[in-house]
Amino acid sequence: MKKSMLLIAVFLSSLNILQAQKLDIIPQPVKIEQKEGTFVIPSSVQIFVDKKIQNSADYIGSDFFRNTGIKPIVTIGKGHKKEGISFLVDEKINLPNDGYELSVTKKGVVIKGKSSNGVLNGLQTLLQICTAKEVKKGTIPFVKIEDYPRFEWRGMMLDVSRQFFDKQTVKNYIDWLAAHKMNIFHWHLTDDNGWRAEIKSMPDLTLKGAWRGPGEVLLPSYGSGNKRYGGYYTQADMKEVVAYAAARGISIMPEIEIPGHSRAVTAAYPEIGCVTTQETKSVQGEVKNVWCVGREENYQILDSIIREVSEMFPFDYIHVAGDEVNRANWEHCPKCKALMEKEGYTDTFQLQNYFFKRVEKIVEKYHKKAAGWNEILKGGEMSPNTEILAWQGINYGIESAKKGYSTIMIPGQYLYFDMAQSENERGHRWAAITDTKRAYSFEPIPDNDLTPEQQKLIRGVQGALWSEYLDRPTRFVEYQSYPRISALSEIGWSKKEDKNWDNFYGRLTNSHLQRLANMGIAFRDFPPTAI
Ligand code: TNX
Repeated sequence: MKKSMLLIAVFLSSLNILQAQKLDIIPQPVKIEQKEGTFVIPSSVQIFVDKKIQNSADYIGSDFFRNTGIKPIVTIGKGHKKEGISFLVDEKINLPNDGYELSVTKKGVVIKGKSSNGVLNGLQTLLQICTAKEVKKGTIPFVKIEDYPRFEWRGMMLDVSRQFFDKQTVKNYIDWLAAHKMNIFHWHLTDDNGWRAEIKSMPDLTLKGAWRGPGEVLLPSYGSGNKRYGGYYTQADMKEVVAYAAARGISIMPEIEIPGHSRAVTAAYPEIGCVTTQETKSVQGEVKNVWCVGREENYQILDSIIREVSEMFPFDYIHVAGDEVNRANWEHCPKCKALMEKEGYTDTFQLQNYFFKRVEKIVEKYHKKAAGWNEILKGGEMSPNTEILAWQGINYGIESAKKGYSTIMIPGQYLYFDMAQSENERGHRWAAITDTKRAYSFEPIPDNDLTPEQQKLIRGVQGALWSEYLDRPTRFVEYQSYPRISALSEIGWSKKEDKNWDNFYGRLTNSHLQRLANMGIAFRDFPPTAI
């Protein structure tokens, strides 16, 4: 090639780079190839949704409209040979689960997902492209994207016990998770301060256990003042939320807190707790908040609760907690002591393990698997199917993987979004002050002596939002959640080598915060708007 031609070629390609609009996608996709040109979205654009994901067709159409302002005509069926935007499930594409291919050409957009969730992940990328700051409204730049998640479990937990959040708030929360390609919503439905899930065979769990304050058995707590405070979801509500989430590619893992954090249970049914010779307190200062492990009838009660929960939630797992159990309570309970003696146990962790072994059997009877907080590994082995959520720190997750359990990293020190984001802001402080940058820095598979097989057991990553301090207007939930969940989504999805704070921060501030605002999220800004 002549030198002058070479110069022209170099000049043209640099021009190309300059012309490539920033797409600012969060989480960062695996492979993006931008090309010259744009597809102009017609005012009555056709959207074709594969029959295999027809349950999501309404959602796809309305989310497209919300993001682009263009009302599409949605048809069920394959349309990839026609002009428009088509969403296809293609099990044969050579990508990991939940992966997708997206290509924009002059004919429009084709999104092919390995599964329905893959297609929905592609939808989110498309919507983010349409709402990138540098992309002209109503156009989609030519691009080819190949993308798939690093981890199969990308979750977020919301505590609806300490404060109650209504069905609509939960649906909004799920929408925002879907926008970040998260796939699991962990619904913390019960705790000391309120039982929020209707159980038909145990009606007082919600008639009494969902309310606190004057005239109620539960005392006021966590900012509910001297008013009667509470609420719960009916079974119809929960099924509705499950279907809503499913259409968005999100599975819901319900959590039923046992055997600790159960003050709401014993307020409704005192007989479930221990009859003790001495009152002891839980870490959070609660009394009478533990299920009696020595009371045989309790296992029948658990059977009916777990049966009803398993009927409402199709997800494989039921989370049965096991954190911060006030085991001292069992030491002062004659029935528990008798059980300990009978089984020949020397410490109360063994009693806790006895309890969970029985709970696991019940969970399995209803064709589910158990998930629990890392403390359930104390006192004995659990079934190899049990999923461990390591909250007390990364070492607990490493230990869990070393013992051979499938493990989710949810370290309080990085991914508890109830933690304050700076010295001057509201929130817990016990684990760390965690701003978005610190949250982003979390690496779920650290360099350590885990074997490749053990590393594979680290199945995913999760954040948690406990709600003790969320007693301000609901929007406080949003301030604590975003943009930290945006950071979490990238930890769960993007390749380790693509994680880069400066680059993430650029995409976030250039386009993504505006997207959050458009979704109506009252997120925490940079610098903080502080509360
Ligand atoms: C610990 S994390 C708890 C929760 C609290 C949270 C506050 C866990 C499994 N238990 O009950 O709400 O700290 O940060």
